[in-house]
Amino acid sequence: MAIHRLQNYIDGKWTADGVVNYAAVINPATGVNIAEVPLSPGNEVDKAVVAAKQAQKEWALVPAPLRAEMLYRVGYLLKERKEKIAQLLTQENGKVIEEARGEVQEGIDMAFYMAGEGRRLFGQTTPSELKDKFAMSVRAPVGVVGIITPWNFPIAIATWKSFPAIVAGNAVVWKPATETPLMAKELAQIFEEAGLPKGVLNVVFGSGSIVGEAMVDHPDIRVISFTGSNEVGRKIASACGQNLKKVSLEMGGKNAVIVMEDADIELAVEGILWSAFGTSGQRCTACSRVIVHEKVKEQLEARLLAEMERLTIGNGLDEKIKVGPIINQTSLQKIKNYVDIGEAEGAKLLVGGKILNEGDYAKGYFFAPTLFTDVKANMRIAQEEIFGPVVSLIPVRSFEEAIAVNNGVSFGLSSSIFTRDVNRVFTAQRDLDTGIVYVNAGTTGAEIHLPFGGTKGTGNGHRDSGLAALDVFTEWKSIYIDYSGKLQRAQIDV
Ligand code: UN1
Repeated sequence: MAIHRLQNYIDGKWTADGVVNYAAVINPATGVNIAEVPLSPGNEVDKAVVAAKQAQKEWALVPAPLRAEMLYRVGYLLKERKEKIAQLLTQENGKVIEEARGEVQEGIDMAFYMAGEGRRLFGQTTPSELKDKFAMSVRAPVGVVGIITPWNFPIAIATWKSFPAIVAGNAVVWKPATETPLMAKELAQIFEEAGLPKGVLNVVFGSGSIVGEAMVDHPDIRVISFTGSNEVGRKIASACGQNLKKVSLEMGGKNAVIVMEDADIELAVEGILWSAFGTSGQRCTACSRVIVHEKVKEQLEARLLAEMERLTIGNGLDEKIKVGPIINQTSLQKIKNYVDIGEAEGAKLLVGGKILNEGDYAKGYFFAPTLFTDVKANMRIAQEEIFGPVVSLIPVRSFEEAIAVNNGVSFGLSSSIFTRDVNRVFTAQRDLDTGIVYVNAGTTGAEIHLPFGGTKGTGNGHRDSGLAALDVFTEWKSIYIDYSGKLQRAQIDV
């Protein structure tokens, strides 16, 4: 069977122009090559920007409620195709089908939420200090925006970025991750069917070092919104700094669940399992540290071990499977290296710690859910993002120490605390230095109508999702209308 070759989507046309090289798209559960993705040269970005620039002028003139109507249609199409898209998502990304459905649902939610904003897009009126003068500020589109999205949430994160950008009147040039191009194809097709004018959304497949860099350096792309690794994010930030380009970065976490001595232990175990091993730990929000009060440490360890043994690992298309594969060989090896580092640092490996390569596992990239205990807060496995199913249990003696350990990492995306003490609940929500805090729930499961992002090394102060997303994709414009009939000088004629 011929392998399906994907094409770029530029100015409303699917095109292979200019593309010489392709990369294989591999189903990480089976090792089967399911498609080929273009590795475009940088000048395809230029073509996309020319189309986007032209289209944006017209698109910005369409009243926002009508732009939103198109987005409602996108939402309904996503809803109609939810199952088909989820099946494809599991095949290219590996996440289990239940989670794939959940991810498509995030996109549907985002469509309806942002479409609603098309009838708001509130500005502000503000009294002028002068008589007979009207002052207001409105959100104006920025122009052409560049979005760079990762493989771990290939459809949800694309919707978090493209929907607010488009409803606000921008045009988009999008570089999806090369591991997960099928989601980009599905979404672009849906936009097309929903009636988005040509050129408003353009997809250029390719590598970060060529397509990504061309976007970051392009003078007509005014905003870059990126989700991905810390290393790449920092490079983008410095290039954007040089080019005085607005940039929004979301670069992961080292998220912890705190379990206090008064916690509902069974609930905490469920929360940890879901957040640590869902998506095989390949979420920015994944729980990779458990900070546990020493009084309940043994109890928690025993319960976690018992439940981890019951986790089914395999091809996520099978509804019974709870933990799917790792995205590729490089990630698999990186996770294994961290396990070796943990052991060398003196952490105690309780279970897992190995690549699974027997029988059917050998065809894909599988890693056994892993639990370390007696981990010290400053060990590398407790400080660095592993992006895999590896959890470090760190014992502490008090609530204050738990908060300090949670905050003692360079990331600040998500955190969670299990406790029944109401005073600790309120103190924790204030003192946990992360952009997202959960009480009596794991570290994952953010909802799209709240801001998503974090403090410190997680980002640069911007947020995806929620109303905050509009701040990334709009400029505030302040407008003064003088109806006094004379020249009034602010600060002087008052
Ligand atoms: C990510 O891993 O980058 O909160 C996104 C969650 C999901 C999104 C994760 N709603 O875990």
